[in-house]
This record gives sequence, C-alpha cells and structure tokens, in this order.
Amino acid sequence: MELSVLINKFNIKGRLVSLAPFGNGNINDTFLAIYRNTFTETQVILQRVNRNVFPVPEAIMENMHEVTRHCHEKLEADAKAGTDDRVWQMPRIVKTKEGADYVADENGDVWRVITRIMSAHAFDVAQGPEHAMECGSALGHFHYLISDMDTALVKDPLPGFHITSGYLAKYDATLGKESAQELLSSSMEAKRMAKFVEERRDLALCLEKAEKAGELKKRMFHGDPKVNNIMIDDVTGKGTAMIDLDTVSTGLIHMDFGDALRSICNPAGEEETNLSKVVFDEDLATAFCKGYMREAGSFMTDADRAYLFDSIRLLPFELGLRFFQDYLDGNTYFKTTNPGQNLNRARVQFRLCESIESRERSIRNFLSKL
Ligand code: GN1
Ligand code: MG
Repeated sequence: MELSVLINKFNIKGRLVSLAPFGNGNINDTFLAIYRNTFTETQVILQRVNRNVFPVPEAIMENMHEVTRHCHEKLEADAKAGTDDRVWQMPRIVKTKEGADYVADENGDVWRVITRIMSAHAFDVAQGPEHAMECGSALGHFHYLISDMDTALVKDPLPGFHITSGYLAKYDATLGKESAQELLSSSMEAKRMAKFVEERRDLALCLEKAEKAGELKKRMFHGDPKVNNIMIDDVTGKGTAMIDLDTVSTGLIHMDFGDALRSICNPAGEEETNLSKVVFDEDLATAFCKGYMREAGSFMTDADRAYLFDSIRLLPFELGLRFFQDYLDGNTYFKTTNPGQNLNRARVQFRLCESIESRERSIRNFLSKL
C-alpha cells in the first residue's frame, strides 16, 4: 500500500503536504507527516512496527494504549494541581477513521500514527551537563508516571529483552554456526570482541542474581531510554517527554538507569569509529543522576542504590554483546548500512564498558553521595 493511502486511513485534519523518512531508530520505519489547513499545521509520526523484532506488534499497540492512557490521566491531574513552569508531555495515539489504534497493511504489518511532541527535539549525543541533567529528570519523571500502573495490563513486548543471560545463550548458539566462525577467523577485531565477552560472563549475570535473591524487584520500566528518545523543550531547554514507548513493560529500572547513562555519558555516540574518543564522562553522569534523583530518588530502596554501579557497567556490555551477536549472525536485528557496522557498534560499547571499569572507584564514590 502507498504510504499516502495508508496515512489517509487515520483521522488527521487538513491536507497532507509532506511525508518523509524521519529520525534514525535502529528498529522501526519512521516517517514525519505534515498536514496543513487554512489556519494551522499538524505534524504526526507514522511508523511501521518491525515484526522481525516485535513478534506480536498488536500487543505493542495494546501496551501503548494502556501506558498512554494511564500517563495522560496522571499528567492532566498533575498539570491542574501543579505550579511548575515545566509541561511534561507524552505522545498520543492518533486513531484511524474507524476508531482503531492502528491499521494492518496487505502484508499484515502494523502501522500506527502518534502525535509529534512539538517545539522540542531529541539529540543523538549529550550536549553538556545541563542537557544530561534534563535527561535524568525526564527519565525520573517517566518512572514516576508509570510507577503506579497495574503491571497486569501490560504484555511482554519482546520476550528476552534485557535478559543478559539470554543474549549470552543466543551468542553461544551463533558461535556454533560456520558462517560466524568464518567471520571470527577473518578479523582480529572480532576475535578481540569475543575475548572481551569471555572475560565478563560473570558480570553479565549480576542483576539477574540480585533479582533471584529478591534484592531487586521488577517494576514498570521504559526499556529504551537512550538519549535520542528524550525530548528537550526548544523554548526552556528542559526535558519534556520520553518517546519510543514500544518496550515499556515490566523489568528492572536498573536497565533503564544503565541504558540512559551508557548513551548520555558517551559524547562520541554509538557510531564513532575512532575508539580513543569513546569515554565515560563522569560530569555528564553526575548531572544526569542529579536530575534523575530529584524526580525518582524517593522510590529508590537501599538495595536499588547498591546495584547502580553494576547497572552502569552491565548495559554497555549487554548492548555490545547484542550488536556483536547480530554481526556474527549476518545483521538481521539492528538496521545497518554496511556489513561491519554492528561490529563497530560493539567495539564502541565494549570500549565504553572498559572506560567505566577503569573509573569504578570514582563512579561508586559519586553514586554513594546521591
Ligand atoms: C534499538 O529502536 P531504537 O533504535 O530506539 C534497541 C535498543 C538499543 C538501541 C541502540 C527494541 O533502539 O535496545 O539500545 O537500538 N531497541 C530494541 O541504539 O531492541
Ligand atoms: Mg526503540
């Protein structure tokens, strides 16, 4: 189906004047649609949910329905009561003309339209400590918003997501393939990455062990709070919304904390090819944590705090492992534009992990003062 025919199934006022690819997510296909009428303009986001990644896209939409409903009710109640100059926002699902949350095309792919948060932008890398602090506030506030949601309303969007032991098992299975062994034997870098994984198998299980022991508990989490999923208000410079709600479900909030930090505290970004530029920036980390704790500190237990360092070290390892496994398996999960891209992404994350390990004392020190 033509994109313009598809989007015409949604209930959006005005005339479609532009429909073009948008953003640089690694998973879904995303387009920006601009509609005009005689007095204003409406911008919305059209997305195809990637069925290769999300096995039941319909469940993603049911989750989004529940999450946005819960959060909008709370946001509106808070806005009425509040005196804050900041407006917290969240995208809304735009219904189809028939009142549904999505349409399925002739291939059975699920397409949705959500509102665009206007006069706000997300950045691919942290712009400085103030930006990092606002990212922290936005994630902390998001955790506050979803903290009292009934977890029974939410389905598992992506079985195995952020279960590091599962990624290790998948990696081991991939290593058993001849094609993966060929890639390994033909590249020094790939061999180095494989050694890096072997040396850290134990660390990979730290949060899972703490959860099994009952020290950490699953709650509602975002799942993908990287820096370019955090919208900053153009006018005030303040965090205003978390976007990319596909993975909002139950998990350890440590996964969010570590994922946000691995993304915000690496100013070189995920695609850097010069590894010497990849370092964990502690000033950005301190600023992020300040913002986060202001919004979410009150519901962090002592046990939660005790595992913060582990989460900061784990998430770059986990993502590096995911990129590396995908490289060895022929790049089927993350979108790529060249065959070595996932290998380089893995190098970046593993370099970041090393940088975190070498700063352990100092990072633990600032975490202990939060
Ligand atoms: C993927 O969709 P996107 O690009 O926001 C991935 C995240 C990774 C991220 C790394 C569902 O997120 O887990 O951290 O790439 N999302 C999924 O850039 O796997
Ligand atoms: Mg995502």
